Amino acid sequence: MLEKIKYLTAGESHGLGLLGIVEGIPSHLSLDEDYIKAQLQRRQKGHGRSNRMKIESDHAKLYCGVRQGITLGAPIGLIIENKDAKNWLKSMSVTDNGYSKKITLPRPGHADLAGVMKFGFDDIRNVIERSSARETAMRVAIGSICRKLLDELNIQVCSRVIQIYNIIDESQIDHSLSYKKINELADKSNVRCINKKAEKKMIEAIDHAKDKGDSVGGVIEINCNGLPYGLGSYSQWDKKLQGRISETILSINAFKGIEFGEGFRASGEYGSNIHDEITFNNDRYERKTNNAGGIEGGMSNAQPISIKISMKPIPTLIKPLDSVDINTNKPMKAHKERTDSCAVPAASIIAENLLCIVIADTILSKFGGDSMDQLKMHIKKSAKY
Ligand code: EPS
Repeated sequence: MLEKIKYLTAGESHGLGLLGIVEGIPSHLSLDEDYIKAQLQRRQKGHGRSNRMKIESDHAKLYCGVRQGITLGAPIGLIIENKDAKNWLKSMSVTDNGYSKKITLPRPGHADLAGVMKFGFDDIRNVIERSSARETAMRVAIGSICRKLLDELNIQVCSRVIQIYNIIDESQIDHSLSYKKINELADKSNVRCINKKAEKKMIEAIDHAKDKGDSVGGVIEINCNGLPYGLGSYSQWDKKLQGRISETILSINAFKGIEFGEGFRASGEYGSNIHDEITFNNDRYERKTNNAGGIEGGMSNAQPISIKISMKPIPTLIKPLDSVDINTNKPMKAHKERTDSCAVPAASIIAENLLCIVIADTILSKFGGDSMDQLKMHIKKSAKY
């Protein structure tokens, strides 16, 4: 649950476009379409993406809520047009034009079967369109507005891919590098993997899956630094920061698991080996390690927030799995259509920008302010970093 920021998206994958409204961004945040576009372009990249990404060049039009390059403290409206929509006018028409072709073969792993059962459809196209990860383009646009707010507070987010299929990059992130630099290094790689050896094997794994008509998933690491003490709270269950982050991150299509710091390794360790010992140097508390991933007791502890997220392989397969025709209940192979063989690199950009929404929300909850100046003043007065 978010407290200060509200947002909604609308739009189908092959409809005219995606709409977004975000409310709760303070006034006087400088914002332009190019800043948002940079994040949208990062989302479109990555080895293993489908030809759809060659059709689209996502651009979010700032429709309202911004004037002369600054936010007004009013709701911000955004529109991303789907360039592919022109190829789908007949099937996606809002008015009844007699189009009658239906998809009746649900893909295991996708929203198809549960979606038609839930909404009472006899055409899976009605489910595919809104459940598609296309919608994440708008969420990245909204997330990038929150990212801009965090930029101004020197809070940085970076991500990298650490696993695709069974290829694991075991190298640790170099904390002497700025997060901007880490993102630059990851962005240079087609799979957003910083380790060259692992990168090569990951690309081979994607190619191999694609050749077989298959798909692969992976694991992403995200880090966020520059945080104060006390985002989130221990005082009530729904205020705990790890819960708030998980809710948003696990809402990303195909994301199945999340780990904070060394959360899974910790379950097999003695407490004395895993908790981050406290020291006091240069007038501040420091930690010898960050196994907690920056969150203790449901609050940020001024260490970098560090999370790992697992993404399942995309369920649309060129070599489809067994399924059943929802018209006849006879066994058939699942529906197939254009698909990505791997979208893990793109998903890392989605996760980065969505994390920014949660962090911006908790910053606004803790410090408050209707304008950026007020927010900065409140942080300066009360934050003990
Ligand atoms: C996506 C657009 C979609 C898919 C992908 C994400 O394009 P299309 O359906 O036209 O090929 O490439 O969506 C899925 C992986 C999915 O399972 O729905 C995008 O813009 O990111």
